[in-house]
Amino acid sequence: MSLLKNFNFDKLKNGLSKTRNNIIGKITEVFSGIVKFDNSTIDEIEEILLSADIGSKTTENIIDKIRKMAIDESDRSISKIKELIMGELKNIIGSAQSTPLQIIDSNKPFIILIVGVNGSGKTTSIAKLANIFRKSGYSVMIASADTFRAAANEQLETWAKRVDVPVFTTTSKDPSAVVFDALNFSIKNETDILIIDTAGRLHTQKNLMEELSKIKRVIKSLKSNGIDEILLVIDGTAGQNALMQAKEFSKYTDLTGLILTKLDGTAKGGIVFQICSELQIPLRYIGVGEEVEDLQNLEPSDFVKAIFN
Ligand SMILES: Nc1nc2c(ncn2[C@@H]2O[C@H](COP(=O)(O)OP(=O)(O)OP(=O)(O)O)[C@@H](O)[C@H]2O)c(=O)[nH]1
Ligand SMILES: [Mg+2]
Repeated sequence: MSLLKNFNFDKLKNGLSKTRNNIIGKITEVFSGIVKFDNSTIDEIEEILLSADIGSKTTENIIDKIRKMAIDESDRSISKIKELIMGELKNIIGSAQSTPLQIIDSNKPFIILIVGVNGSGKTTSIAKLANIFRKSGYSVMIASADTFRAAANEQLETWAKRVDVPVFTTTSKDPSAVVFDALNFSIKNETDILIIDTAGRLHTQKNLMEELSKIKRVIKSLKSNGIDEILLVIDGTAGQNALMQAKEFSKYTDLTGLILTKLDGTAKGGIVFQICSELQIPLRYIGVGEEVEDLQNLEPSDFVKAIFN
C-alpha cells in the first residue's frame, strides 16, 4: 500500500494568490489604517473571513476567540491575530480526513471512478492523477467512458499523451461497455491502476446516475471487490455550490473522496475549510493550476501558510 503525494509549496502559494490577497491582504489593510482596535476592527475581520467562504461556523469560532484575546491589549497585534486564525484553520484541515489516496497493490487493477458535473475538471484532474501515479512507478490506464460528447476522447487523449499514459477507447456509446472492455484489457495486461473518466452529470439526472450504478455492476462482474475509489470532482470557483454538490452527490453515490479544482481561479479558497469541517468525505487532492503538476495534496500547515505568509 502506498500513499500518493504530490506537493510543491511555491506552486501552492502561487495558486492561492487570489485567496491570499482576499484574506491576509485585506486583514493587513485593516491593521494599517488602524487608530484604535475596537469592536469595529473585529467586525471587519469577520467580514473578510466570511467573504472568503471560510464558513459561518468557523468564522464565528475564530471571532469569539479574537474577542477574548483582544481584552488584553498587548495581544491586539496583527501577528497575534494571524497566529490565532492560522491555528484554528490548521486544526480544521488536520482533524478532517484529508488523507491522500492510498493504492492497494494487491488485487490489480486498483479502480478509480471519476464523477462530477459538467466542466468541473474531471478530465484534466485524471491526467494530473495519472501523472502522479506513473511517477510513483505504477502502470496506469485511463478508460474513456464519456461517450456523451464527441470530442471527449480527443481531449482525454491529448492530456494523456502529455503524461505518457494510454487511453482505452472504443466506438461504443455505452459507458459500461467501454468500462467492461477496458477492465478486461487491464486485467489481462496486469495494469496497476485503471482510472475511469465519465461524462458530466448532476445528481438529479436519474438516467445518468443509473448509468453509474451500471458501471459499478459491470466492474463487479469482472472483479469481485469492485471499484476501489469513487472521486467526485468539484469546481472551487463555484464556492458554496461546490459544497452543495458534494453533499447532494454523496446521497446517491458512495463517494470515497473529493478533488477540489481551480483554487487558483478564485478568491474564495476558504471553501477548503468549509469542506473539511462540514463533510465527512476526505478531500484527497486540490487543483491549483492548469499544468500537469498542479494537483496537490492538502497539507494542513502548508496550506494555511500559503494563504497567510
Ligand atoms: N485554472 C485551473 N483550471 C482548471 C483546473 N482544473 C481544470 N481546469 C480547467 O477547467 C476546464 C474544464 O476542465 P475539464 O477537465 O475538461 O472538465 P470536465 O469535468 O472533464 O468537463 P466535461 O467532461 O465537459 O464534463 C478546462 O479548461 C481545464 O483546463 C485547475 O485546477 N485550475
Ligand atoms: Mg471531461
